[in-house]
Amino acid sequence: MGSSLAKKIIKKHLVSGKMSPGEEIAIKIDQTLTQDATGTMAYLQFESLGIPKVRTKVSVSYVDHNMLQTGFENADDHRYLQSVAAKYGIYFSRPGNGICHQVHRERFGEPGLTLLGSDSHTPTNGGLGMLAIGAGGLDIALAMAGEPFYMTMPKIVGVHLKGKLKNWVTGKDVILEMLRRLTVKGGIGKIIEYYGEGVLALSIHDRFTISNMGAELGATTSIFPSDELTKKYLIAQGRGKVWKKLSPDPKPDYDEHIEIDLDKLEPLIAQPHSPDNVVKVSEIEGIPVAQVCIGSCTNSSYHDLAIAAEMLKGKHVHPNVSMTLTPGSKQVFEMIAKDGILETIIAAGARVLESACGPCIGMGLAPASGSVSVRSFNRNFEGRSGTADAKVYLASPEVCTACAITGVITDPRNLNIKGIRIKEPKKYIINDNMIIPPPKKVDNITVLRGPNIKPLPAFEPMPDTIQAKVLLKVGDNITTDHIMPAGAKILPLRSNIPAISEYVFSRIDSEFPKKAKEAGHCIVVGGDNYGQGSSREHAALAPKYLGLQAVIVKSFARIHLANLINFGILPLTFSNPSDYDLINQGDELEIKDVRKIISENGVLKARIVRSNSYIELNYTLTPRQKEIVLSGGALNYVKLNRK
Ligand code: MIC
Ligand code: SF4
Repeated sequence: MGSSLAKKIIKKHLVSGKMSPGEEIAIKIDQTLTQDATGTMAYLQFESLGIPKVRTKVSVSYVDHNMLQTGFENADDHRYLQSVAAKYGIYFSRPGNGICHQVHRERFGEPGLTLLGSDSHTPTNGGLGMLAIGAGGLDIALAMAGEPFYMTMPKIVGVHLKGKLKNWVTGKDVILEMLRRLTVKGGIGKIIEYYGEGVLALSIHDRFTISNMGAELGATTSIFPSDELTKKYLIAQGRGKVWKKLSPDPKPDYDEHIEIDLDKLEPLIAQPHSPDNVVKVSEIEGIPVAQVCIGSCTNSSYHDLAIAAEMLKGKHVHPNVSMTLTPGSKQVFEMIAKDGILETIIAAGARVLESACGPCIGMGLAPASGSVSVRSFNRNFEGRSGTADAKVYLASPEVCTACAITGVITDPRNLNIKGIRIKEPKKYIINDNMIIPPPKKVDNITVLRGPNIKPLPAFEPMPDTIQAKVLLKVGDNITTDHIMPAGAKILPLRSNIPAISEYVFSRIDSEFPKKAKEAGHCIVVGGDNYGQGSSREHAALAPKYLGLQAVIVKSFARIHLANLINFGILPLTFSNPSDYDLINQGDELEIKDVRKIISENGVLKARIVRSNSYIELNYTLTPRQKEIVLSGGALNYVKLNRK
């Protein structure tokens, strides 16, 4: 049997471990990316490691999330990031240059390399045949310091794409179909590898959209072969030299198989409040729409905006709809300005936003109360848009534009517009004047810190006994947006842990921070897929700061689990999932001899003080992870082991 493409790349980068699913492996990281909302913390952590220069081939610091400068905080962060980048040998992509994943694929991504990014949508570059993985900021800091990246060897799922997409059906519908079939936890512990004749029929942008939104499946990453289409794209980006052909061997040894017949797909849409709540657009046509947003790292390419413009030609946005369009990068912006697309969009009455995450992360454009917003984005978790009772739907730019024209949810096939084909530009405008390369001489560079940039809190090692209250008990699929919300008010506090910790779990229980501080220590109990969504390590770091010692759940999402370990919070699962029902919110739990039992691989038991009964708990920690948790987090561990 031949090898999958993912395994070939892993093999080339393998530092330690065996490539069988479930084993811990370590891989060498060639490139890193950070964005500002996770980047400030990642660089504070990197600085604390005391290394003079990054040890990767390429590291890039993007500014794209915290762009609403409603106070000094965001601008201070930008200045800090720029000065840190210059000092440590990192490329700096200035605010306005675009969304990290869009710019990275345009200017830096390379087939066959590894990329680790402090953002869950880093897998976007899997569309180029990269092994691109999202992780917490601390893992990026360690990768920049030359440490390998540790992960559990995933299963490789081969997705055979057959046939060809019909008019008005896009890459977005392929990934929505995957979400419909597998759900938001279907990709956990898996790499999704697309192959087959259908891959050739997709545009490069479809591939990026699909690998981007593989994050919503909970997958470690998604990957496409690097073929003639990839080559064309890289040549159009003036980077033909980095292209190489990459494909799986014939008859690859996939652990699981999926088949999608592209001919059979129809326009799909994810309903509130989860990306896997997918139905055919035709099933819900007619629901009134108040807002339409095209943008985000999933669908803001030149191709996406060109489609919207073609559909809007000679028409206007419905009077009840507010429509926004975001070019994903400055390159896209310059392209649409040059060839008239921008003019069409403006003439049709759409609102054009700067190249950034914007409404996707609740940085402005919150929808009206209780209203429907249809977006080309990747997440529609409750409240993420900034309006608690808004109903956010996710669909392709084609469906979004159809809704903007009619004012109701609309299948674009019913619009009486002929199928539109956008020709891929032979050459993109290449103007890297918003990317600052690291200078040769760094002696006189001072790192600039504003008053909102607070030092990293220090943490104690794990105690012998955990005795604490269950301050919160939650259900399944809790997102990191629930644990540590973002949005215009909270996001600017990402460099200030004491301040941001005041918002931990605020969407579920606004008293949580107060209660946690009063209690000193606490435990949280949850259901399946706890911590899905964003890679933000603040969802571990800020609760840790408030005294969270252990999280007991039915199962974890990958990145959040790694972040809990990185910050010395004990991640536990019920040996018997029905024990979840035995614990009440407010119960006091006692877990004795934690250090000894974990070191000796023994069985951990929690005593529920109220009923004086015991439940058994699992921890699947590798020897290295055990040491990290027991030493109070990865920074403590790395520092101890460096001496
Ligand atoms: C998101 O889409 O939720 C974010 C904001 O890009 C996050 C990162 C963050 O919280 O800073 C992500 O996806 O990792
Ligand atoms: Fe930005 Fe949204 Fe993409 Fe996250 S998902 S990186 S907030 S555009």
